[in-house]
Formats: sequence, structure tokens, C-alpha cells
Amino acid sequence: MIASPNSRRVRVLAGVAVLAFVYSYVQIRSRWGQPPFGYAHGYYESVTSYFSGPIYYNNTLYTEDTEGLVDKYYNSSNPCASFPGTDGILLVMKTGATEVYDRIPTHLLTTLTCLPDFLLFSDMEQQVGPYHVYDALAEFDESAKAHNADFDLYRDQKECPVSQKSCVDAKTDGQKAWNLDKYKFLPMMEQTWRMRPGRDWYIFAEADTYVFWANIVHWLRERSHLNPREKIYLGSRSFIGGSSFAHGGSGYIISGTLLKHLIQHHPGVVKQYNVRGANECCGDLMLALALEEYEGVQVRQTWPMINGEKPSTLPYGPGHWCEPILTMHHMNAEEISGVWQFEQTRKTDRTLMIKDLYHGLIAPKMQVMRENWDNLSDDVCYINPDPEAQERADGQARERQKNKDEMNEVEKEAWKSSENCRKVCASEDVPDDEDWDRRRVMARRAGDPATANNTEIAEDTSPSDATARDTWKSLMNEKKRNRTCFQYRWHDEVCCTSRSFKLGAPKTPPGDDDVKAKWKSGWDLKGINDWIEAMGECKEPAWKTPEL
Ligand SMILES: *[C@@H]1O[C@H](CO)[C@@H](O)[C@H](O)[C@H]1NC(C)=O
Ligand SMILES: *[C@@H]1O[C@H](CO)[C@@H](O)[C@H](O)[C@H]1NC(C)=O
Ligand SMILES: *[C@@H]1O[C@H](CO)[C@@H](O)[C@H](O)[C@H]1NC(C)=O
Ligand SMILES: CC(=O)N[C@H]1CO[C@H](CO)[C@@H](O)[C@@H]1O
Repeated sequence: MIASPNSRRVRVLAGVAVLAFVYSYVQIRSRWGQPPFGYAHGYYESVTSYFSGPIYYNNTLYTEDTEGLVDKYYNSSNPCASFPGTDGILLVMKTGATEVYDRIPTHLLTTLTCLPDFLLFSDMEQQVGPYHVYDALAEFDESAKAHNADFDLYRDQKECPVSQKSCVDAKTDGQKAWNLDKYKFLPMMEQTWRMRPGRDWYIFAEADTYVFWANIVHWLRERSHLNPREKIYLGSRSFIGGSSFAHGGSGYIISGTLLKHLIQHHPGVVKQYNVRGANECCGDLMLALALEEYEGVQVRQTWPMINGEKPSTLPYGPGHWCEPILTMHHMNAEEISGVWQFEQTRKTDRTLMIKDLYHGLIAPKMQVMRENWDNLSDDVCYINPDPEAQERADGQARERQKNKDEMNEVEKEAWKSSENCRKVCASEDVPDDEDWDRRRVMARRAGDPATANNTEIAEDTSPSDATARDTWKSLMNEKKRNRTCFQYRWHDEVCCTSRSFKLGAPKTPPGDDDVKAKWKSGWDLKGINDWIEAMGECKEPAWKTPEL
């Protein structure tokens, strides 16, 4: 194109304007540091240091119980200092238009501040500050959407002239958002590969999933011995109708090679599953079906490292202790922020294990008993044998009743009151070390007849006191580790106990103040602390090998 005289004039003028601007900038700039503009510079510095300067607060997680674990102050000036490099690993987070502003900002304030790149998908194109949220369903077949009521919300959302919050009815639209959600999974795979091809690993998460980046990166690169050039699909395994799949909310991991094959080698897969969606319950299941059908790949079980619980519902105890944690689920904004703060203020950077979550976040909240509380105890139940009471109890509790012939005396009475229920756990308590000496003295005073039928004290007759004490101690230690009752819940003649310890959540009975209707939950703190002590330090984090 030949420039017209007019456009030449415009260019000359523009050039003059730029020169004039640069000249005046240099003039002002050079004078800034000196009087008479010095005061302005000083003012500027004090303002910026207010906004970016020492960001140093009381650490709200710091208590008497946690002083050995977390710093007293929270220095948030360099949040990514010990964040791992995430080259080759991409986070893909999925949410919905009705919840994105409730859920995404907290991620953006915490873990996502340290990720150089990630993708956000929803069921509508949206913008959160500088972050774009992609519509996973944008390319969905019009014909497949047209007569499908699951897409009502999708259509309504687009027509909402104000904020989504003002258009939706929180109660009914929760179900609608869930119905729509399953259609996003496979289109999201396609768009992810198109926008960010060739990564080693893709980590898929929901907006209520928390990812422990230091652990997940360290594990994928150094510990798992998994090769992203192989077809790999990792997650917390669930089953529906005999098909296994990685539970979506817990987060799941797909190797770049597997994603590439699924999307590039089978151009029809997304379309086919879009149509099929109407007949399947869930998107995470559909993804697994597609991976199995087209690639012959099944999910490898990575639980409990990839986990569907959160700190207050994790069943701490056997199998949930020395295991490192990679993800958690059902995390609300407050919980995400709290766990991030814990990660940021830990006094150590060694691998974060499940027990660390207990010590840092849960132990300070443990107490002997809470009323109107459901501690999620439901491993073994004891219910009033009376048919009417049996009828009243909920089905799950009924199924988990202990066989009457296997019950001891304490267990037989357990349903009668919360106090009786508590005794089921208390009866597993083990004497402390100091008791050894007291018992010896008592046994000596009492003479042989009293000790004859007590095996623990009878060991006193062994050649050396020291050996006997050690034997006794290790027996007690084994008993501490063998404990099967850590906590109980009592409600309306139903006593249930748990083989793990968890914090749970408030639970209020509807309406009345009936004592029987109150939910009471209690923890055998001595038993819990004995078990923890008997477990000792974890020698090594118990990394899990993902199995088929
Ligand atoms: C920090 O905690 C101390 C007491 O532990 C309290 O006196 C002080 O006011 C707190 N500081 C801030 C900024 O909240
Ligand atoms: C907070 O951290 C920054 C960067 O790591 C460091 O330079 C600063 O000295 C720390 N502040 C305090 C009060 O420790
Ligand atoms: C602990 O449990 C194991 C396995 O169930 C059992 O063999 C052992 O006798 C138990 N030990 C004690 C001291 O109860
Ligand atoms: C949160 C939760 O799982 N609560 C459960 C506690 O136990 C009762 C009775 O078994 C269940 O109905 C709740 O769902």
C-alpha cells in the first residue's frame, strides 16, 4: 500500500508528539529526586511501602498446641519462595457460572498466585479480574443441546441481564448446575489440549479442590517413577455400575501422552460422548469410559494421597497418618485460605503428611465432648435391640451393628446413654508407663494370690525388673496401636464408634430440645494421644504406588 500525503502528515505529527512526551518525561524524571519535588517522592515511597512493604502479621494458626509447627508471624511478602517449579505441569480448574465468583477468587489469592499458567473452565464465558474463564460447552452441538433440559440453566445463564447470583435460585439451581456439569468434562479435554498442548502432566481440579503443589510436583517428578510419555490416568478410584473412574472432586491427573492420544487420535470422541451424556450420571465417569473405550486405560488408585475429604473430615488414624497428601475436596473459601496459611507458615519444608494436617489444624480443636455435633463416627454401631428403636435408627447405623454374640459387657449397654457410649472407647484405654511402678508396689503388697490371675502383673516375676518393664511397655504400646475405638457419637439410643478420629461438623436436631434427639460426639483424647505416641515419628513419608 502506498501512503497517502494525509497519512504521512499524521505520522509526522505522531512522531513529534512522542518526542515531546519523552522530552518532558526526562525533564520531570530528572527533577523528581530533588527539591522542590522531593516531598512528593517521599510520599510516593511511603505509600508503596504501605501497600507492598513488610507484610507481616500475627499467624492466626499459632497457638499453644501448634507453636512447634508454625511460625508465630505470617510473612506473606514472598509467598512463592518455596513453591516448586511447575514446568510441564498444567492445572485445569473447572467450575460453574453460578459459583465462580464465590470459589475462584480464593484460589487466585492463594495457590494460583504461584502458578505461571493455568486454565479455568465453566459453563459460561466469564471474566474474574484479569483472569478469563472459558466456556467448556461453547462448541457443544447445537442439536444435542436443543432438546435437552439439562441445558436449561446454560441457556438461562446467558440471558441473565444482571449478575448470575441475582438470577439463580440457590436451592433449585444447585441441582441444575450439577446436571449441566457432566457435559463439561470431555469438551474441556479437547479445549485444554488445543490451548495448551504438549505438557507432561495435566492436573484437573474442581473449584472446591485444594492441591498441595509442593507434594504433587515432587511426587510426579521424583517419587512416582511414572513416565508422562506413557498413558497414565491417576486419581481416587470410585465405582459406578462396575466401572471404575477417578472421582472428579478429588482431582485427577492425566499424562500428556494420554490426553494427546484421546483428543488427536479420536476426533469423534467428544461428539460421541456429548450425545451419550444425557444417559450417564456423571462427567468423571464418562471421562473414564472414554479413556477405557478409546485408549484401554483405567484409573490407577492414588488414594489416600489424592483425597476426597478435607482436614475436618479426614479419618485420621491407621492408613491416614504418614501418607503424604496431594489433594483435598469439599474445601470452602475459608478452608482453602486456612490450609494455604498452614503451608506458608510451617516451620519445615519436609513433605507434608496427613498427620501434619492433624497436628496443625485439627488437634487444637479437639475436646472431650461436643453437643449438637456429628463427629462422623459410624464404623461400628450399638442400637437399642427393641424393634421400635431399631426401626427409628437410620439404615446405615443398623447395617453396622455389632453382632450381639461378639459384644462385651460395656458394648451391650452402649446404646443406653452417651456416657455408656463413651465407655466403649474408654474400655480400650491402656495404663500409662508410671502405672507400672504403682502396680508393682500394689502387687507386692497384695502378695501372690492377687497377681496370679493378672498376666500383666505376673510378668513381674521375670528375672530382671528392667526386662519385665520393657516387655510390659511394648505390650502396652501394641495395645495402644491396636485401638479400634477413637471416638463416638450418640443420638436417640444409637451409639456409633469410629476406628479413626475426625473433627466432623455441627449438627442440630430439627426443632425440639429432647435430650434423646441431641447429637453428642466425644473423643477419647487419651486413646488418640496414646495412639499417636505409639506410632512415633514417621520415618519416611508413605508415598503410595498407584495401582490398577
Ligand atoms: C497480635 O497478637 C497480640 C497478642 O498475641 C495482640 O496483642 C496484638 O494486638 C496482635 N496484633 C495484631 C496486629 O492484630
Ligand atoms: C519477610 O520475608 C521477606 C522475603 O522472604 C524478607 O525479606 C523479610 O525480611 C521478611 N520479613 C520479616 C519481618 O521477617
Ligand atoms: C494387636 O493386633 C494384632 C492383629 O490384629 C493381634 O495379633 C495382637 O494380638 C494384638 N495385640 C494386642 C496386645 O492386643
Ligand atoms: C457428614 C456426614 O457424613 N454425616 C453423617 C453422620 O452420620 C449420620 C448417621 O449415620 C449420617 O446420616 C450423616 O450423613
